Amino acid sequence: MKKLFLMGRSEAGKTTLSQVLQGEEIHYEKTQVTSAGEHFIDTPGEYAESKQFSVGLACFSFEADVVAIVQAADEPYSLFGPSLQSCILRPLIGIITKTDSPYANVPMIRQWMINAGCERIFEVNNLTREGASELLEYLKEDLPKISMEELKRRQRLGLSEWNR
Ligand SMILES: Nc1nc2c(ncn2[C@@H]2O[C@H](COP(=O)(O)OP(=O)(O)O)[C@@H](O)[C@H]2O)c(=O)[nH]1
Ligand SMILES: [Mg+2]
Repeated sequence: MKKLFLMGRSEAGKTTLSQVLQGEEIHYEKTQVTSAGEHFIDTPGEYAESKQFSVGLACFSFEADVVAIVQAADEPYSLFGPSLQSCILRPLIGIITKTDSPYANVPMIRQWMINAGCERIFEVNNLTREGASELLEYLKEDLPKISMEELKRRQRLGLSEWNR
């Protein structure tokens, strides 16, 4: 199973999503520090919201197999700029939460995620758990293992390590 790194603003639904993906009951818990479990790394929203703390995101992302931007469907602006993927050495995916919000604008969030370079985008309603199974299906597959020689060959060609 791929280890998932969750980053996004406070209240985006990261902690609830990690509870949903682990089959737990949903309970509110303020994320005070980065919490690294076996399959998930949950981060405080403040890390994504501040230039100083965002360094913490960069450090912890190296512990994961895949990095996810988590954005609620009703967020008014994006914290993540275009081409974000180019400075992350992991596959980047987007997860849109709160698709049930009356203010949801899923196409706009999708466009931000495409601009950031997300290779996959998932939509999840944490309250009904709708969409969680597609994400779990994606996470179930391990990333392909490659040799050091293959890694160097890909780096010379400017290819990513994980794409076949
Ligand atoms: N309506 C709705 N509320 C959600 C959803 N996901 C999370 N929430 C609520 O949003 C609030 C913040 O969620 P939380 O997971 O703590 O956000 P975090 O700061 O990103 O970890 C909580 O009150 C959750 O119950 C969702 O998909 N739909
Ligand atoms: Mg949290």
